[in-house]
Amino acid sequence: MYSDLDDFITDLDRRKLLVRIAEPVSPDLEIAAVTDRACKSGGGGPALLFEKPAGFGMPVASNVFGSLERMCLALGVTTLDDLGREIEQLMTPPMPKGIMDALKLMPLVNRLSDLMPKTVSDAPCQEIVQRDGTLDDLPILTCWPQDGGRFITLPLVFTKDPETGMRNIGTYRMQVFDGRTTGMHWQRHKGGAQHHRIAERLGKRLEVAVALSPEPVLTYCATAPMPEGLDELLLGGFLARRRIEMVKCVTVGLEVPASAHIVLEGYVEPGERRREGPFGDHTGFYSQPDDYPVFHLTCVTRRKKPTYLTTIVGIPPMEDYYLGLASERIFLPLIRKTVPEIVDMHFPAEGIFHNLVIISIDKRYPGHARKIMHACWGLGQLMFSKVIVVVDKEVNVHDVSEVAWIVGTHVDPLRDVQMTKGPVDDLDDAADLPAYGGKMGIDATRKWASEGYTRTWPARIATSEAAGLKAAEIWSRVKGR
Ligand SMILES: Cc1cc2nc3c(=O)[nH]c(=O)nc-3n(C[C@H](O)[C@H](O)[C@H](O)COP(=O)(O)O)c2cc1C
Ligand SMILES: [Mn+2]
Repeated sequence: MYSDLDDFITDLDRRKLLVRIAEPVSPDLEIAAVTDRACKSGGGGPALLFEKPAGFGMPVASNVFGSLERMCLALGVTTLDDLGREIEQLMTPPMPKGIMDALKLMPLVNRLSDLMPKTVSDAPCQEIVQRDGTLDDLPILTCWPQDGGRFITLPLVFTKDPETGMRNIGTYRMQVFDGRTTGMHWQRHKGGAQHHRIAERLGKRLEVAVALSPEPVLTYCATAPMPEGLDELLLGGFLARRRIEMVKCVTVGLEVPASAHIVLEGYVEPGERRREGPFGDHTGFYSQPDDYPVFHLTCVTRRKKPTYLTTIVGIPPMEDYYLGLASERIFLPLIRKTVPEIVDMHFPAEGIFHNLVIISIDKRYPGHARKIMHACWGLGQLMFSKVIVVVDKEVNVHDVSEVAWIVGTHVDPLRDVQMTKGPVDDLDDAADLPAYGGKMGIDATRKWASEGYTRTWPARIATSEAAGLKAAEIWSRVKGR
């Protein structure tokens, strides 16, 4: 497992999964444009290291998680499904039948007991401490022409619940207003916003620490839809297979990952808001300007030779698709603990996570598909799901073309569509009101007599086993010629 970003970049380089760009490229639109080209070059494209961002001495890395292979490397697995299976096992350990069986469980138990982060006193992220530090020293990008300014796009935002002290980490973009202040774009449904809500109720300043370019596992963890109140660092420890090393901040009462390259310490005042945006977002459109809390910088700490890690969001597919894919695989076994009838689930890149969710189920009773829709609308960030398509378990949810075929053939729109209303993603611009709008569930399962379907459901076409074997044999010969 990579101990820090440098380690990851070196390994990607060795595996020829990274392209170094030695000529000067401007952080103003150009780095984003090159990254966009890379993301659209098939399979996610290579990771990029801009060695000389024009006007800055600090290299910029982008798209480092932007392929299935690099996402797996970052999480230390061969396939994301391996990870899913591991978590499944963890959630359902076999009942030991004797002492030998119990011993076999020990590695699992060890892995769980070692999750807690640990505090260190000497950290690379504090090699240099700049109490008068400024954001102007960092190669923060302007991504798209109509953006309201420069945005930090891949920050790990650390806060603590002012009442309970529980930690949260989330990736929330930060628009640079000037060298010492930024916007803090935590949306109302997110962990950071909840801590801020409590701080405002108490009339207190909320301390915030922002880690940039940390060890790769943590960049993923900050984007993961962890249930509220569960520390993202536990997931980090599990994925890293070791305890995450944290260090106390210099000017605020928070800890940050020792491995980070750059840390921004500061606070958000109660009641303060400032216009943020527009921003070319992962919807593929510019999100509208809106009022958000303001982050005030109190101190910059950093390594002597930092790299600025960033990501570009825009018209899909982009790097965030692969971060989301990791969550899809990691959280499926956890979701199945509550909704075990779910067989598989997929968020196609075009659906930007919440716009289109495809779920296959082991259908057991009438109305089952609708139960699944409602469960999702009530479950964590799945509440944002705008269109949920439910199919029977033999349909491959990862094959969007198969799903489209099944929806077309299995659905009677008057009968099978479930409309409802509820909270929607802050980035949904189709809804009449911000964060509140419509949702649609499509029941594309085979309908049963007990659901009122009394005709005969047609059988899916497939040849006989014998003819199939013969065909395979003939085809392999024909193809071999
Ligand atoms: C590149 C990227 C940028 C993101 N930007 C934001 C953002 O600006 N605001 C936000 O609320 N969520 C943003 N997210 C999504 C959150 O990181 C995600 O919902 C996460 O689970 C939130 O964690 P939390 O539940 O601890 O708040 C972004 C995700 C990615 C991958
Ligand atoms: Mn959280």
